[in-house]
Amino acid sequence: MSVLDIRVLGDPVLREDTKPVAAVTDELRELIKNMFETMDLAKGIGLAAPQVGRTERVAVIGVEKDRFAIINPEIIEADSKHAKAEEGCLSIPDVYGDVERPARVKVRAMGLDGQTFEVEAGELLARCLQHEIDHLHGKLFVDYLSILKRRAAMAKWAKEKDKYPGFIRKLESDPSRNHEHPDEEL
Ligand code: K1U
Ligand code: ZN
Repeated sequence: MSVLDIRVLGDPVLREDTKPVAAVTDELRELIKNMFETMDLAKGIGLAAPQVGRTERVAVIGVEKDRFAIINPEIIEADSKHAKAEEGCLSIPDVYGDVERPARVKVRAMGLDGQTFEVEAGELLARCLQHEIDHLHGKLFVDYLSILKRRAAMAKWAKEKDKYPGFIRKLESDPSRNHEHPDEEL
């Protein structure tokens, strides 16, 4: 398994639409495994393929006990009732904003076994599913902010972005999991 670099705001891949996946291949399974590892290391609750520079329509979710991949996901029902809560994004580190979204959604997707499944969600899982599906269509949470709040978020990002040359966020690997050079651990 490998930890992947995360692309940050400014990388054009975050604004592209993704391509539907035709079949679950070994290569896609490997990408998904690596995305889970990257999400966990970054302490995220979700991660979408464009965030690791890929254009497949796939994301991973890790909200409490709910941990699954969504391939070609679609929102098939959205509650007319909306809820507002703060969001962050692994591709816009240290920038946060309140986003209003449907409180509950039903999502249809393909799973790792190639079978179609549906998930009905509220609260954080519903928010996370919507945030990740947005990523798969080039949309970011800052796009929902009012002009003033978006301006403030962009001003904060202007101060942060130089930490990520080439729009790449490198995560620190957990050294206790590096067995390539065991002598260096002595
Ligand atoms: O896609 C991403 O950038 C991951 C992002 C997803 C997300 C955050 C907040 C609301 C909805 C979806 C994150 O995981 S950022 C980390 C984070 O904000 C968070 C972590 C643990 C619990 C709650 C939020
Ligand atoms: Zn995000």
